[in-house]
Amino acid sequence: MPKDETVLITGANGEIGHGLIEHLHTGRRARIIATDIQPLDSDLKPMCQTFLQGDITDPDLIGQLGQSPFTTIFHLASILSTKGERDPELAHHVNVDGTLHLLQLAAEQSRREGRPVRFIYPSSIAVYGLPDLETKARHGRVVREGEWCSPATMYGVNKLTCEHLGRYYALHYRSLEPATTRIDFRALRFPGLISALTVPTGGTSDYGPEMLHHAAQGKPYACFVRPDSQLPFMVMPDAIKALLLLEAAPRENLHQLVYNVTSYSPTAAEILQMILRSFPSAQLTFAPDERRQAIVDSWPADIDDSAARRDWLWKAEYDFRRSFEEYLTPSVHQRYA
Ligand code: AKB
Repeated sequence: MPKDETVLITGANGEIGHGLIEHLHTGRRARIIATDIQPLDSDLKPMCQTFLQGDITDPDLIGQLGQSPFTTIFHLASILSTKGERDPELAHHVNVDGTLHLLQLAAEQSRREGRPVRFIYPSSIAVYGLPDLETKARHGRVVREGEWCSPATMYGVNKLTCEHLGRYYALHYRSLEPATTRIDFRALRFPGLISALTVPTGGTSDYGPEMLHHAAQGKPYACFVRPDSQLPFMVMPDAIKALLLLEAAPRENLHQLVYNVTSYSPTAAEILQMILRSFPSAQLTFAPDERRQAIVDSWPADIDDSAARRDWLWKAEYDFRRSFEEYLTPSVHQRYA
């Protein structure tokens, strides 16, 4: 990204926002306009040119954001799957109406500035919905982008809807009028994410990071899924890498608008064993919660990210062992020292 470009980051104070802002500030020196419903952490403030606290469903906030011209939007703000099941209408409002506002903002910016606006959208494995454990065991290991898209959560429905909205705005928006807007929409479907610096809230893959952060603080933790539960995961540095690689990919190399990305697929028992290697006295147990278990059971055990590897040379840096030995364990040790 040339230095004179400006990026808008929504959900800036969240897990991905932290890593992304640090990278864009130090690595690329991009001008950053950030927004979040929460106040921005003090360490991130000096890295952002502008921070606006507010709700992305609020038209006033969208109006204020629209005053600065930007070239890329990373739309990270979202209500995650467990919180979304507790208040499905709120999840729809924030996740879908909020995204629609931002797509309209991107279209307006593109029309006004006479150039395309890149719209980078983190979707999720939650868009998949396998009907039962037998099907998951038989088909859940190599799920491609077009398969099993029948989500069982409001969050998954919202993510799938927004992928379609992005495709619509990129390819068909105001198709009856002369073309004046160009939205370069690019989405990736993340697996569960694990960061050494932040703990997610309201998700269902949260048992992975929660086990680690409790162990590192010497606090007991009862994992809310069965030991054999298996999901794809990725550490935060790889998630940031994926977002930036997708953003930088030449448009002509992209043969689809939505891509799976993943790193490794441990069971909950394997995560626990890996944590015990670094924190042998960790008090980790299993106490499955039927409803959250059902969500995890509906998500694939693994996903096929060969399209991302082919089109934009995606490759995770961290496998399961390296994630813990070189990133998670040393960083959480330092964090809670
Ligand atoms: C969640 O658990 O809701 C998220 C996700 C898998 O997108 N972490």
